[in-house]
Amino acid sequence: MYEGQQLRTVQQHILQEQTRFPGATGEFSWLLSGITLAAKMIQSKVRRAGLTDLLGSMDQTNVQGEVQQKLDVYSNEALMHCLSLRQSIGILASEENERPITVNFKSPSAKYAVIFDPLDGSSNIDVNVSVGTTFSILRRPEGEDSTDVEKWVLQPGATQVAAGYVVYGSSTILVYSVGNGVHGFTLEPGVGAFLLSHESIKMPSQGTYYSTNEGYVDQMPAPYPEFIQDLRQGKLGRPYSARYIGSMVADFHRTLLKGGIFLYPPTEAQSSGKLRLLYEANPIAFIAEQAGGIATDGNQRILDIQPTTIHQRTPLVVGSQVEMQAFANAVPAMAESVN
Ligand code: AHM
Ligand code: MG
Repeated sequence: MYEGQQLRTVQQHILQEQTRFPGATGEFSWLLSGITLAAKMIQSKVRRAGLTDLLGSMDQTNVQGEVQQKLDVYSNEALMHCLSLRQSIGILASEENERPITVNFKSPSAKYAVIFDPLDGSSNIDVNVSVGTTFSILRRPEGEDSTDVEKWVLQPGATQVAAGYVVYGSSTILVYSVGNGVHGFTLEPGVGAFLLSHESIKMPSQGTYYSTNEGYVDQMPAPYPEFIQDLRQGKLGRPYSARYIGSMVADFHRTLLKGGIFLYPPTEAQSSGKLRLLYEANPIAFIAEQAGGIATDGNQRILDIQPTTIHQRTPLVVGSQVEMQAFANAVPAMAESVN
């Protein structure tokens, strides 16, 4: 089946990337393997969504008597479990937990915080639409601050050591970066391994799609409605088509591969937008920039935002150079963050 092809698993790739860091001990690869293991566990449950209630109720009566877990709770537990076994992790923070969890916090070997949304877009599960996991990895803060749990996680996205996401779509794909380009790995279900399928992903400089919840257009502040209208009317050289899945990871993954622009603006109902800075916008912005794209909140580069709270929200506009430059021109205050 793979004759003549050189297969590379995500683990091999991570080990190879790690050789770029002098004195690397292998602990970072071990950390990332916790994420890939959890992703396999999550995808296996996601693939059985719809059946799990049926099978769960049988199990419930006949075997364990446990209440069937919702998939987002299961996904959170899978990541928490797989990552808490990694000695290099001091803090785990999740969309599903109000406060960060300390793991190996007091040990000097704890060097990283991992922040994640275990199952983004989970409302899409009921209708068989793609969902995803996002993750962001930060280094332990220097000096005395290392005893302050919040200091571990309230760092600007520009300090991320690595970030990525998994899309549970028609196949399961893991996309990650350690700051040296963006690489994608597709899960080969028969083997149970993520194999390199998209090496050195570059976002096209211009796409043909815009992606936003246009149902909110009357609630969006200027210049969003006008900018969207410009896209439709061909002001960027071509009339754009719309694509909106309502699952950020999947909407971004298309934007990464095909180019274009994804916007979740502020709205009347949500004046800071809906998406969360630390575990949704930051990893997406890190990947976008590593692939040659741009990400802003409408005022500044996403990766420059100094977070103040763990679950804070942010508007997110992310995409290709051409669309993002046009967006910056429509928002004069933004030009600086794009250029
Ligand atoms: P969630 O974290 O509760 O799943 O919400 C985040 C999701 C994103 O994946 C998606 O971009 C957005 O919600 C869609 O929101 P809306 O339905 O308002 O367009
Ligand atoms: Mg989410």
